[in-house]
Amino acid sequence: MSQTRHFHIAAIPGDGVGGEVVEAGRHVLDALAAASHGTLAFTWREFPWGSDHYARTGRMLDEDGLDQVRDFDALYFGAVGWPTVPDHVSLWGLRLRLCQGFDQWANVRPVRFPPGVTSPLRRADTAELDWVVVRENSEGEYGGFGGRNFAARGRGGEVAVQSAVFTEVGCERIIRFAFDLARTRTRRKVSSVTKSNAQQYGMVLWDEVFTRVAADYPDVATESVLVDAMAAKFVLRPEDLSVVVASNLNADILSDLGSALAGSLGLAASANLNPERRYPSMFEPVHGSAPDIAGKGVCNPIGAVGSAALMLEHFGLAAEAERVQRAIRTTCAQGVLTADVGGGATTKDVTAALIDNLAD
Ligand code: GGG
Repeated sequence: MSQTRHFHIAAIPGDGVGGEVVEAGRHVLDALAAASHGTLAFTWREFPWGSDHYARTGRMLDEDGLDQVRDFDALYFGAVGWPTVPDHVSLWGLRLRLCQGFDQWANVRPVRFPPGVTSPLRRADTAELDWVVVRENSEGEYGGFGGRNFAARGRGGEVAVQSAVFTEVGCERIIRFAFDLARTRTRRKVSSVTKSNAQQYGMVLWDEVFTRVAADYPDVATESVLVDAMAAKFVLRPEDLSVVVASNLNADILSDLGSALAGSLGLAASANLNPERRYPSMFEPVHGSAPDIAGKGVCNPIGAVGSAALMLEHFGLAAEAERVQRAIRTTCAQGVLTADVGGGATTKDVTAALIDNLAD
């Protein structure tokens, strides 16, 4: 028998539907391991961080939380956000703390159109559409700098400043990442997105770095598009896209648009990567905690399971990752769909079908 490849994963379900979708992803990976004839094993440890933890301890994440998960091979995350905690407190206290604490500066968000799911794009060729949004994940509009003059609060004259931070190093590394990714794809093209006509400092620096880096990749086609025009292009000319690289906020918005065009936010997977592998990377569905359906057993597990497939790729398990991606396509084509994509299946129904379809 060949040697067992063993991976230790920190599961962080977080809030709301996070627990349900992380459970689904764990079942799928455990089924993959069970069918591997001993060549693959996953060990999980769950961390109970999130808004309930905040209610108990005053913290979304333990003070030494980063140290607790630092030595895992990867983090598998659910979702963050719950009505009892202000959204900026929960986001900064957990997801951003992990992403920024572990310098997961590249957030990869593929936009895929599974068969059997109706896309709001009224066109016959959605099966051929396939692009990926690369989100700068460490600075930009999420740099965390700004302030409010609270002294003026309640008098109608308060002023708040929210700064965006663009460093040459930060721009260059994410742009190079996008070009390197484009070289692995059939269509070698990078679309850079800014709003540099209006935001004349940081985003002009981004544009300049993009032009400089592009010169090192003469085999890759390029375009620079303003974010409003790119939003329109997602809807009107998506066949023109391959790798779309954008700042933290712009890419967050565009990737939600992309997954909605594919049929639902519930389908979208993502990887928060520390490409140097100094720290663990984190894999999570793009969707949030969905308080309206949390606990009902009806949320879509496909975004989380697709994120588990990205984790397998990160581990160097390309064949296993493709097996999970194929199971997702087959399950959708069979019409085993949750309500967000027009079906009547539960989270457990979809998970069971995904596991059955791993065998194909
Ligand atoms: N699983 C992703 C998640 O929980 N997202 C919640 C959220 O509000 N994210 C904001 C962001 O990604 O910037």
